[in-house]
Amino acid sequence: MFSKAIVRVPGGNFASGLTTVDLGAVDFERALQQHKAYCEALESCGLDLTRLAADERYPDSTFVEDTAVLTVRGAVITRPGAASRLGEIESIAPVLREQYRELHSILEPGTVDGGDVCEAGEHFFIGISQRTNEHGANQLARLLESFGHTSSLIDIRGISNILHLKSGLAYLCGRRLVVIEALRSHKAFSGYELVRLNSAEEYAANCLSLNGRVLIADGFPAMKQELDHLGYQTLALDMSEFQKMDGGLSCLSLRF
Ligand code: CIR
Repeated sequence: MFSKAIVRVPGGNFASGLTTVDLGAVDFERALQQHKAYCEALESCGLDLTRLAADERYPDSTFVEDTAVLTVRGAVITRPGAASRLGEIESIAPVLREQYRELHSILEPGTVDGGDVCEAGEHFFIGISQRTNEHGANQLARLLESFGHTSSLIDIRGISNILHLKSGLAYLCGRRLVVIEALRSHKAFSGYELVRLNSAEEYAANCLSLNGRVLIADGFPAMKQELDHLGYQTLALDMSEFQKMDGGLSCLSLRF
């Protein structure tokens, strides 16, 4: 169960953040509305929100997920892999210090983006990507082990259409995962039930299972139908403006 989340409203320069996709210009007013609807959805799942003020020094800072890895037993402040995002951790650390007695950090030369870390109950999948390097992934694995968690490393550097591991992977509950085609045969997922994902709907892999409900991106009917069929109560949210900046549902919050 999750009881809290940290979010940060997008700043006016949100559109100058990093992106690898070409989906058109960001409509900032629409991004603000979508962020508001996202926050309301988290609250409707029972989460108490800490809302951080916009930070225009870092246009990508609304994607708070990348700055930390939170577990029931401890927290790790990451070291984001993009130079323009490294400073984002400075303002997250004091917020987490109020919530966690055990607070650790990824150290140089390690880099980790929280978007590469997928919690699946007691186990964690850690992606090695353009943002998370092997040093960082190994440091994180050791810290998680010290909290009593297990982990497996998944190298996604050869997969071209995802920025982070969680761009193509989500944990639902029990032994059930949503996984994009390019990751399905990875040995780390043997023993898991993999939910089918339509190849035209891979963006929808980044869904968010929260206290019995699943937030999904709007506009992906096959995914919605599959989750409805599996008995989940889904809540579809328009994510168009965040998708333009390579972001998804999980990126916009730190949940614990
Ligand atoms: C970036 O490139 O860092 C941002 N524009 C998007 C970050 C998305 N974060 C996530 O998937 N956890």
